Amino acid sequence: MTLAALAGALADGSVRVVDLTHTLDPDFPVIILPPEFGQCARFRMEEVSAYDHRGPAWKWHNISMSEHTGTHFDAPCHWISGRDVPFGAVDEIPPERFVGPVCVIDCSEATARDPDFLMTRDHIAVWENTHGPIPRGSWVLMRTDWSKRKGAAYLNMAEDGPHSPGPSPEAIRFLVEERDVIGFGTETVGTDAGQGMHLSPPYPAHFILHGAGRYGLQCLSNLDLLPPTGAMLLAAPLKIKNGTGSPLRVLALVEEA
Ligand code: 23J
Ligand code: MN
Repeated sequence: MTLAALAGALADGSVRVVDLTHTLDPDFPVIILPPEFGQCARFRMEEVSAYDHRGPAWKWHNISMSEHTGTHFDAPCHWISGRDVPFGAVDEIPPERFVGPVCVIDCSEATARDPDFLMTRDHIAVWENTHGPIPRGSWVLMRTDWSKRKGAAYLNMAEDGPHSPGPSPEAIRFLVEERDVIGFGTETVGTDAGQGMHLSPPYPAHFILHGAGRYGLQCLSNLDLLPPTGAMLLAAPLKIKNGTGSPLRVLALVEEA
C-alpha cells in the first residue's frame, strides 16, 4: 500500500520527480587528467539514418563515450582501493543499492567564495545539528551550484590543474565509517576536489568510498531543487559487464512541502 500511496501522490503532484541529470552533449566538459595519463572521451553521436535512403521510416544514432562522461555513476572497481570489492562492477551491484534516501549538504555560499573549498567533518556536524544525523544507507550530495557554471568555468582549469570543490578525507571517512552511506555525489566533474590529487590519500573520495564498496555520482545538476532531507534518489547505472561506471539518468522523488 506504500506504492499505491506513492502512485496517488505522483498523480496529484504532491510528489514531484526532479531530474538531476545534465544532457549528454559533445560540448559538455569531461575530466582532464595530467597529460601522462589516459583521458576520458567526450560524448559523440553519429547519425545512422534519418528517415532517408539509409532507413526510410526511421531515425537512429550510434553513440560513444567514456564510462565517466557526463552525469555518471562510479562503481567500487573504478579505483585501486576497490579492485577486489565483491560486486564491485556496475553489472554486479544489487539493484537495491540504486534506490535510497538522500541528504543534501548546501555548500554553495562557501564555494562561490572559494573554488577550492573542502567540505569538512565540521560542516557535516553543523548540517546534522539542524537536520539530524544522516540516516544509514543514505546518499549524501554536496551542493555547490557548480552545475550552473558555463564553459571553461566548469573545470576551472589553471596551470596547476583544475580548481573545484570537494570533500575532505576526514569528511568522507566520517560518512562511510560513522554514517554508513551508500554513496556520495557532487555537481563537479569528480567526487573529489579539482586539487584532490594533493590530499592524503590522493583523491580521497574515490579511494575511501570505493575501497569501502560505496558509490559515487558526478556532474549532477538541480541540487538546488532538493530539500536537505526527505527526498528519494533513483540512480541505476547501465549494466555494463565489468563496467567501472556509467552515464545514467539520476532522478529524485521530492515531497511537496
Ligand atoms: C580517473 C582518475 C581521476 C579521477 C577520475 C577518474 C574521476 O573523477 C571520475 O570520473 O571518476 S578524479
Ligand atoms: Mn567517474
